[in-house]
Amino acid sequence: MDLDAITEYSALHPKPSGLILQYGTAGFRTKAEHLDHVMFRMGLLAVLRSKQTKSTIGVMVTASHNPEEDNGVKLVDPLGEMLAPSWEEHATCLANAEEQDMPRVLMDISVKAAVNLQQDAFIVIGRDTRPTSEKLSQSVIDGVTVLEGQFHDYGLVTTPQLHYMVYCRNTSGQYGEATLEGYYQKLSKAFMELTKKTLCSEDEYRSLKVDCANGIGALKLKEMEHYVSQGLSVQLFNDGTKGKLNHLCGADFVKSHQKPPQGMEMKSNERCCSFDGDADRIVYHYLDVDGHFHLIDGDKIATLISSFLKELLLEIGESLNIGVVQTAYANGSSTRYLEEVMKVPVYCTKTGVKHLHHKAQEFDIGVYFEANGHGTVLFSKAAETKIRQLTKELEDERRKAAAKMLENVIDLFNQAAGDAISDMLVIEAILMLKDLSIQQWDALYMDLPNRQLKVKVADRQVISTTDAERQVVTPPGLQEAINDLVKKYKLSRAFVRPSGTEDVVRVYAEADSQVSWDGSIEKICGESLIPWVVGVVVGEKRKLFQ
Ligand code: 16G
Ligand code: MG
Repeated sequence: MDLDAITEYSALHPKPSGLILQYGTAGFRTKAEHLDHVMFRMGLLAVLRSKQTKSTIGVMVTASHNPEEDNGVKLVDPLGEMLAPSWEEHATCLANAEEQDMPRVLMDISVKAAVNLQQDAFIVIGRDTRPTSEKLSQSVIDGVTVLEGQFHDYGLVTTPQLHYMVYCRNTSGQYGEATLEGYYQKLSKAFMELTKKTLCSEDEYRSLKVDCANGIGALKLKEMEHYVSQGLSVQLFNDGTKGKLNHLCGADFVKSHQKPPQGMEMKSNERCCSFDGDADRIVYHYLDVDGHFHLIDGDKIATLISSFLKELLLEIGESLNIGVVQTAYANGSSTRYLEEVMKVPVYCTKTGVKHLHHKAQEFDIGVYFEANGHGTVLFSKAAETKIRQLTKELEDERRKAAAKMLENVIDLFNQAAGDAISDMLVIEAILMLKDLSIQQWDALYMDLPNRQLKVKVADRQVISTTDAERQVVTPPGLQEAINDLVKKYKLSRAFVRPSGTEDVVRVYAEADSQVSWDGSIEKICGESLIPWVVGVVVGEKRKLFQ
């Protein structure tokens, strides 16, 4: 390691003194002007990680659904997964080291992680469409080159496309070809095969309106459009030509405001969906004949997909196990529907894709979705091999056709990360195959009315939780108070957790609509829970729970 060169180059990417950032659930994320040194250092760290794992590592420059002024960076591990937790700590240490200490901290990491510095390193880099992303990704490249790592810059790609590239490169192309062309070919082939015998041929099913959040999803969908145009016609809105990234549009806006995105013409009963700024999240929505807005979130997406998969397995006659993984934000109605009607086991993990992804790997088929639209389906290697084998061996035509469908579903899902484009194609295929309208899909179950609020606090760590964030441990008394409250309302549930991405505490509550829903939820959140949390976190010893 040439420490002089590192010191010299680092001076070109100086750290604002005293700035402390943390590698959180979504990597580093903050105002773009504070990130130049972080990018350079993540270039350095990616090289160490690549040497240690003897694999290609990804670096994605994006701040997803955050405002345009923000930016961020995430490292992608060898199988397209999120960075391992011990390396998240290394990332935090390296990003926060003061200028003069940085080379030493870098050396310490390489010693602690037993990195063989002689090993070659290869890094792939991608970025979203933010005005600051190009320059910041250049700083990543500076970090990679000063440590003599090799790299390939994919330029503008969605986050899941970069995860896909990493996965392809580390499986010697077995997963697919590590190019955008390879990605489009793989997905479109699976989609066209899957939908070639659809029940319905009407135009209504073939056209979909997509709100692209004025982000990278628009560029990539435009590139992909002609590959699938025979099966699906997409009409793009908020494609970045006019509006601001994520402003009043995109999956995060639609989900958190439960409102249609601006800039999209929606006629009643038309099927619409929204991506987030880096296209790793998707939610569907429509306006009914009375002009009411209906949101179809990650929970309902998971339900549609798992019922389809279960039917295919029944048809094939194979007993592969399916598990659905959710977080505490999953609407209680979805969990009940999955467990009681569909008889599928449901598991709850902490918020953040890495936790769900990890849990989903325990099943033959692991379906995971956060309510906010992050998610995918993972197939174990054994299940995949079995299914591919069945497509060749089965003689019964119906069973064989079902196995082939399942094979195409495997290819259509992005196994490395939740992917709005891939999820959208799976959903569209299922709706066509099952001849389901968006209203019929929506009617699978009724969401329990819910409220999600955030409380700005000085120190969010005052609240700590357990049981996949569903129970509060500290401060003492809060969980008991929540228990007392929810007892009063039918099917009610509430929890409080510190955010992993902002200095806020999040409060969630849901309850049965029959109990005059505005009254009950507002009471739980507005009158009792929020003031209590605020009271605790600002240090006031107010107990508003009497
Ligand atoms: C990040 C996570 C997302 C999670 C959200 C929660 C990834 C790629 N993204 O955006 O999954 O829902 O954080 O934010 O893991 P919070 O902790 O502020 O509620
Ligand atoms: Mg995102």
